[in-house]
Order: sequence, then C-alpha cells, then structure tokens
Amino acid sequence: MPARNRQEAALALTLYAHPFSSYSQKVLIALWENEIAFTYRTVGEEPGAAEAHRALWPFAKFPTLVDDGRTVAETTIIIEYLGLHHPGPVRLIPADPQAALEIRFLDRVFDHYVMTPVQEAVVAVLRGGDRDEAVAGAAPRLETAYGWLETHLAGRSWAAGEGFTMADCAAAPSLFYADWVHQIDDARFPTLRAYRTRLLARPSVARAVDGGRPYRHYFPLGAPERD
Ligand SMILES: N[C@@H](CCC(=O)N[C@@H](CS)C(=O)NCC(=O)O)C(=O)O
Repeated sequence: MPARNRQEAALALTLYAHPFSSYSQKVLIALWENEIAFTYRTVGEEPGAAEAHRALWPFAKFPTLVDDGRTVAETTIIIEYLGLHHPGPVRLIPADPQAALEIRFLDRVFDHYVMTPVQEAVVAVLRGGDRDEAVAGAAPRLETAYGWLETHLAGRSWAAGEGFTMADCAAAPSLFYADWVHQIDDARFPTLRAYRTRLLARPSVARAVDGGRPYRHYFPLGAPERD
C-alpha cells in the first residue's frame, strides 16, 4: 500500500494500552516497526480510558486495538491482524507457512514461559505477597526458559533467524522484565544476554522502553538501575 494510503487507513486505529505494560509494548513495537499511525488511549492514566476499554473488552486485558469500530484483542492476534490489514515494509509474519509456524511457536514460548512467570511474580507482590517468595517461584521456570533459549538462539540474530519478526516483538518486553525478576546470568546464558542487548538497541524497542521509563516506580519488585 502506498505510504499516504497506509497513513489514511491507520488513522482509524486506536490502541488501548499502557506504556509500562509488557504486552502493550509487544504491540507498540509491531506498530512502530512499520510506522503505523494510531490514537493512543492510555488505560489507567487517561480519564475514561479504562472504562471505555472495559466496555470494548470485558476481560479488560490490554492492549486492545480498535480498527474502524472492530475490536481486536490478544497481542498475537493484534499483530497478525496488523499484518493482514495494515501491512508495512517489515513483515513480522512471513508468507511461508513453515517459517510462520516457527515464529508463532516462539511467540508462544515468550508469552507462556517467560512473560507468564514474570507476570505471576509481579501480580503476587501487587496483591501483598512476599517479594522473595514471588521471585523464588518464578526463578526455576525462568531458568528453564533461559536454558532452552540459550540453545535455540545460537547462531541467530533474531529469534527466528535473520529477520525481525513477531517473535522478537514478544521477546523484547518478556526478556526486558524477566531480567529484572531473575537476572539472565552472563556466564551461563551469553547468547540470550546478547540477544536481549540487541533487542534493546532496536529503535522500536528502545522507544517502548523509553515510554515506560516514567512509570518504573510501578514495578512492585523494585526496578533495577540498569537498562
Ligand atoms: N494474553 C494477553 C495478555 C494481556 C495482559 O495480561 N495484559 C496485562 C498488562 S501487561 C493486563 O491487562 N493486566 C491488567 C489485568 O490483568 O487486569 C495478550 O496477549 O494480550
């Protein structure tokens, strides 16, 4: 689609999200990779945004995209939807079905085996649980994920190979926050550590991290000084 038409089509897009939320960042990275314009409604910060969001999506999980009246929820589905309806130069899911399957698989790995233990630890502390107990609960699961990723990422620039894909959109916030909960050990996981560093240097990811910076005091386990 020519740039002007892409911008016009994108004007109908509204994203309900929060800059510090990992899943919001996953979709923001996808939007920014292809410079897709959208209206940003900040859930929990902007008056009325949380209520409007809940009316659209009763589970109230964010981010949620609205495209010309159509509600699209769940980050993976949102990114798939953007690829179908607002394609740009960076193809986050390749046309080849086998290559796409690997990306969808890795997207699941980051969401289920990295982000989920992180989120559970964060939620436990937000609900008044003990910080050390929450970290101790997440650590063995993250160790398993780090070990698997260390092997799987060997020889790759990005999660699925040489191209930046939806799997990297999922990986960036997952690994960003996972390292805060249970640090990725340099000596045992050098490939994973280097991948995280590469992700953070990517402009769309750096922009997402910067957007979340003013909200670091929300992190209930205590945000570290690094990053
Ligand atoms: N599976 C969902 C997860 C979304 C999610 O858990 N979002 C968090 C923010 S990072 C959220 O909405 N938390 C608020 C809540 O659970 O009420 C997706 O991929 O969109």
